[in-house]
Amino acid sequence: MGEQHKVIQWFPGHMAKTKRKIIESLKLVDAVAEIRDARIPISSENPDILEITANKPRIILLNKSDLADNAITEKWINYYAEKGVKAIAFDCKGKNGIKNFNLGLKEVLKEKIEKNKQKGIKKALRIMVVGIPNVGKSSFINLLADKKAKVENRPGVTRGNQWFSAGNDLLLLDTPGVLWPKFEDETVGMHLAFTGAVKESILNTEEIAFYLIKFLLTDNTYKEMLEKRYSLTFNSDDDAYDIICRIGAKRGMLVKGGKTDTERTSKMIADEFKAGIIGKISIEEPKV
Ligand SMILES: Nc1nc2c(ncn2[C@@H]2O[C@H](COP(=O)(O)OP(=O)(O)OP(=O)(O)O)[C@@H](O)[C@H]2O)c(=O)[nH]1
Ligand SMILES: [Mg+2]
Repeated sequence: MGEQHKVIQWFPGHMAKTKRKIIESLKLVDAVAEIRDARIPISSENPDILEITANKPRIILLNKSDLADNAITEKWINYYAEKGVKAIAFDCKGKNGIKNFNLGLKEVLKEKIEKNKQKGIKKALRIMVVGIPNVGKSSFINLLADKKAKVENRPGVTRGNQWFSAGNDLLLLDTPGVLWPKFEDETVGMHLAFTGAVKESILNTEEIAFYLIKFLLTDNTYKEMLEKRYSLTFNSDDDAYDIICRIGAKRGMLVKGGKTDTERTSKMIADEFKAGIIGKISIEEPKV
């Protein structure tokens, strides 16, 4: 992906403010629930968040696991476990994750819970929910909370910190997404675009679809998913742009003169990937 050497910068002013607010609120919470996208656990980890929340007990939720390759999500959980980090698979569409989350939280807050018990303190545990934009922080809160947070499929929906109670035992703090200030590594930027963590207007849609297809061709199973979705056959060394043209032609997405409307086709491919329509696909795997 190193053809162009641009450093992608997208650090809107409100993100600096968000960071400050997170730091201010940290003293109020017992633990941090960090939401990541199960398809891209590396690129959806914000080193800034990690640094400012480093002293708090932490549980990582690999969210949107319904869109990821289950076997790879499992690998990630083991990878983190080996590092002594508690991570669980989660998805806000099913309800199965909640039990795991509660168990995981008890594990990371064992000392605190013990202490409270000894002192006879019956206080709700306070959890700050953090993560990059659009990973499902508010959706996660909505699964547990008594009142609902605003959720939309675009980055930047939550604007300020807001508390939500979840029964008597839990208080959850919703926070706006914080993105890395810049990416030296273009791959990170591209992976964030594949999954919808960055606004589409920031990157060129055709470029996103091009690299997405290039990635899918590197794995035979993913290549087959692409073939099945668009009823075409591809070779792993086919040109990705060519594939976009063929998919568009197949779907009748044409412009005057009979050429493929590559812009529209690219958007369709990117949208279908994001929605999991092409298949359960993980973009990042742990390096062992
Ligand atoms: N398939 C799937 N979609 C999810 C899941 N969790 C959240 N979403 C969708 O992802 C989109 C973003 O969800 P939000 O909860 O608004 O994300 P957020 O992290 O609060 O986003 P910001 O407030 O913009 O930072 C919405 O369209 C959700 O429906 C999940 O586990 N699986
Ligand atoms: Mg939100």
